[in-house]
Amino acid sequence: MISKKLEKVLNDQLNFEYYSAYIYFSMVAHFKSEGLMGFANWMHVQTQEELCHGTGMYNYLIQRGGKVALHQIPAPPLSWKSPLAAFQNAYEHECIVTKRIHNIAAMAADEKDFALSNFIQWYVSEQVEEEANALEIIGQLKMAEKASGALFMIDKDLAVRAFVMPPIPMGGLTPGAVA
Ligand code: OFO
Repeated sequence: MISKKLEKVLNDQLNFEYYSAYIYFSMVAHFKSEGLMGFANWMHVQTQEELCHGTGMYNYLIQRGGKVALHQIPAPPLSWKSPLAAFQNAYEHECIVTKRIHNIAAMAADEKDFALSNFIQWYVSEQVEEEANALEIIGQLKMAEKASGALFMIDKDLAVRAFVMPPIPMGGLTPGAVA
């Protein structure tokens, strides 16, 4: 059985993961409106991943005898002044997620909840990738500012990203299938 303190912090985080999905889904709409379909695709995959991150925690809480509490999700921004601004927003957001996940890992260690320590480790590793992915694209977008046509090439690259179900037990729930 999970402690009340850890139940609360996991609930807060699963809601934050859905908030992440909301931000990225708003970016999908923004990029589609701008005709940047590759960027929209990349953000759609990101949205699906976040839904899985949240639902992995949701399922885990139930497995540990906790109660899932869904909160109201704040409205995300509607538009960004450039693709670079959107990816900078994504990177800053992921840095916040990393801090939150590290806090959960520290709390699990404090309580000697070895099961949660083990579970949250996947998220710790995932955050390294999440930050690196955004940073890599920020680097490309900064270079693209000086080269005409480069944005089009990046858009083509981002169009090939495909969703892969993360290896988190989802308890039969498949939010990753959201189209
Ligand atoms: Fe973007 O990361 Fe979830 O956890």
